[in-house]
Amino acid sequence: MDRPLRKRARSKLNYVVRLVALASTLLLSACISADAPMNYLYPEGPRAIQADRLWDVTFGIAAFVFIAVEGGLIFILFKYREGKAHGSPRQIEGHTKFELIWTAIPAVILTGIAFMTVPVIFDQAREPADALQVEVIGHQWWWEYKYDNGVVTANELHIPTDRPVYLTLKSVDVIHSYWIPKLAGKQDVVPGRINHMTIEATKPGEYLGQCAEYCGLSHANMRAKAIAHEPADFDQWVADQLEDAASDASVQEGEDLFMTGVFADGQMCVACHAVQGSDAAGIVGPNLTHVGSRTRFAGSMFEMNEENLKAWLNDPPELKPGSKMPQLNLTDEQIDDLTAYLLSLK
Ligand code: HEC
Ligand SMILES: [Cu+2]
Repeated sequence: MDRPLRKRARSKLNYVVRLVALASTLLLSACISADAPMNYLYPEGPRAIQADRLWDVTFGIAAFVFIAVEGGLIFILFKYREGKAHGSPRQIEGHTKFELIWTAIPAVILTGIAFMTVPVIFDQAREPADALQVEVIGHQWWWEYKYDNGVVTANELHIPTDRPVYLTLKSVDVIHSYWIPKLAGKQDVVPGRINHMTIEATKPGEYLGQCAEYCGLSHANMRAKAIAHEPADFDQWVADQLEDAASDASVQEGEDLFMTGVFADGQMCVACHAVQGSDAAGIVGPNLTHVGSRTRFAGSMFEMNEENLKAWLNDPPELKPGSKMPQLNLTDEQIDDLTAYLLSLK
């Protein structure tokens, strides 16, 4: 290579190195931030912490192996590169001692990792004795929750702190995956199959999650939120949820529309939605008995407020691509009345 050519090659290499450095800084900074709400590297529930400990050790070993192997490779590439005086190195194919060494070392490492990992897998798969039981049902594209105490809700999983919550996972349509990164690992939710997982939080607060198995058009909008309460607050939440829907005379128009209104293509709200304490018993969409008490709606995609609800009722598939709630050609007045009724369902 003559000089200018080599110079050009070097500046090209420089450019690539800088580009990779910049890209990884941008990419990795998102992962490292401790207050990113779905950062599983900063777990907050005992099960997520247990898994994270395993990950720390495995990652440490993997990083060591990576550096040793790649370092050796790069060292040998440079030492024996063409053009130096020493010719071909000695050929050692079939060297029994080396073969034994590089078979034994990985075997020992993997056995060690297996000894640490397998008991944790069994431990996490076991149903804890005093667990709260919740059925989690995946729908395109929202989560439904049915508690053993009778509560049925959607989008937000309320749990007590310091008590394991044993989830029974089912799907009504395609494969989803339930994942609240700070509380536990992920578990597939498969139609025709029943899977389980346990989650647990020690601190009250909100823990965000996301469907983690591509499930169609609005997969990215199939979010989840777990809300952990002190046990007494949780009991209060359960008691409130078990109450029938309470609406007052000021939202009567909305209630009538909801219960008896027939909209585009003969569609009725009650064909798809249930409201406990009324005749509405649809099961296609989220149970709306206490919809006004939720912080978000439509797979936790939107904040629960008047403006967003109105926009939703106006055209669900416009707001959430593919939404199984159809556009119902509601008038502005109907939307206002329905929104007032829905928000009253605390
Ligand atoms: C054909 C079935 C169907 C009909 C009819 C229907 N919905 Fe829905 N609705 C759904 C589905 C499915 C969802 C969940 C959409 C999602 O999150 O992707 C939903 C979501 C909602 C939500 C958000 C609830 C939450 O917690 O996420 C509200 C509020 C709602 N519908 C109100 C209504 C009202 C009011 C009517 C009547 C004017 C109505 N729906 C008619 C199927 C229906
Ligand atoms: Cu999904």
